[in-house]
Amino acid sequence: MFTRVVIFASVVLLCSFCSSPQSESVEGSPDILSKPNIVLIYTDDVGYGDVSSYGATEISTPNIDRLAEKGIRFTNAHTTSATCTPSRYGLLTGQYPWRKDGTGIARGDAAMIINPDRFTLPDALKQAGYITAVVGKWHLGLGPEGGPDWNGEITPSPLDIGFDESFLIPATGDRVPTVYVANRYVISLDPQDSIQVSFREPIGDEPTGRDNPELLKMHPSHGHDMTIVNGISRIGYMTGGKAARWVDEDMADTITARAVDFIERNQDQPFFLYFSTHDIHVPRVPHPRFVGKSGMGPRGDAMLQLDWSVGQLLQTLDSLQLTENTIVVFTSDNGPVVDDGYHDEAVEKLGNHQPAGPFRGGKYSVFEAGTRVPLLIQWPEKIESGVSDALVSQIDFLASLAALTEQPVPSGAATDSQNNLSVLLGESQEGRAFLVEHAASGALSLIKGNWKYIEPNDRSFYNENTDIELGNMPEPQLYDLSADRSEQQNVASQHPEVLAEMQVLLEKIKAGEVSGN
Ligand code: NG6
Ligand code: CA
Repeated sequence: MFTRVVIFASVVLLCSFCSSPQSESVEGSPDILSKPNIVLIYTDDVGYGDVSSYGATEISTPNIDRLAEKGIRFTNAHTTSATCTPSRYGLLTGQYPWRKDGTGIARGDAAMIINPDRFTLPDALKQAGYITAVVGKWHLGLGPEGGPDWNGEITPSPLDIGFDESFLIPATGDRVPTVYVANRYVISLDPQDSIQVSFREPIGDEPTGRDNPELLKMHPSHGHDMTIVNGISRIGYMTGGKAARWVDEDMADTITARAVDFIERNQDQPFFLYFSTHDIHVPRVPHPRFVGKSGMGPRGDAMLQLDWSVGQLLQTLDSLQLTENTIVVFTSDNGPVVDDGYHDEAVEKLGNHQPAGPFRGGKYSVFEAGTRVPLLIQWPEKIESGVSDALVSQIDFLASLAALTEQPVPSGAATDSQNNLSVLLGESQEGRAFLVEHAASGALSLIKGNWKYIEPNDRSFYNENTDIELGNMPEPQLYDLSADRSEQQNVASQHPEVLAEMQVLLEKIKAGEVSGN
């Protein structure tokens, strides 16, 4: 047993750690050895219909499906938001992202969005004695106001919000800088070749997709026409850091190897791994061994690569005999998109595949496909396999995992997060009474029972670049998801009393008068 003082920016919190696996259990808390490891696989832009255990017939994801066979397959699970940054903010803080300014899709040089004095999911688990790591896509900003110093120490970083280790794609695969950050530094950086990044005007003299399309191996369909790295033009301008630049084809191998290494190094103590894949976000540039294997072009091939990554993690747990007492969660940050800015044959080769399954819309959308995602939870020691139709949200992971590990959530923290552990473990089918969904337009919707209410707003209904129905409408929308899960019939005028009730409830949640529960 030891005590360590953790300094979070201006606030000093005294946390008592009982983290050594050899330590005695403290009175009233379970022995640390009985605490399950937690591997949270957070995928990017994987839709409800992209996984074969969720009904995909044109693609096979056998490793992901193993989780469905052994664990619980949730059919009514949600991210908070229909894009990445806000979903991740909600996941890690237990606070709805729309309550905080600056949680929209983050630029590649955005400052750290989660304030280090905010209580987070990794804080809870670290406090419980877990060793914690994030490996993969971050997209929650890094560094102080004004953005990070890519050539020096990067602070604040995930290490300041509860992670012991990090290995990051700082933003997205399609945004500069195209380098990895390990803990507080860009890796493999030649100090003679410093990195500069700009999202406003061109910087340096490197070719761009706009001016030098002849240099591209993958062409943009919309946006993505700035600095070319590895034959792919990105969002944003970058110069320098040549030796540090990633090779997209190797990205899944690189981050999977880091994740496996973390598990191996920490096999003797409880660990929390937040494995945040780049797959299947754009640019979809899988390793050559997956190219052509799905018959669906790079989007399908990236899905096979993702399935391989999941398989590597599961195999590592098996070989270390950790599977029984490890919770593995598989889910996605938002719904699917086919053309997200590159001509990568995703549209042409989609065939009969339905990335959104039976739901309407997609990534960015206020319709169900925006936030209804696959969620699989496996814990062989405790969980019986099955299917759960309970209404669940990733916003509840914080309070639920804090409860599992018997950690108090400080008052005022994670106010939207509800302890739904019994539902997530399949012991109860009584999910959330209601939850709020958040679209890229900022529009909110509310699900309560079978009803879904979408706030009126004047943003576009349809986006032609992505070919996605965003679902924004100037009039209120009300759907009965039990009869009409693909949101075809707006029944607002037939059920004015339900509509009014939903509107009042959403306003109360927004005002914080009713907790997110
Ligand atoms: C959009 C990008 C899209 C993707 C998205 C973020 C354009 C035209 N589109 O602005 O390609 O990067 O941001 O995706 O630039 S997310 O999954 O990280 O939220
Ligand atoms: Ca995403």
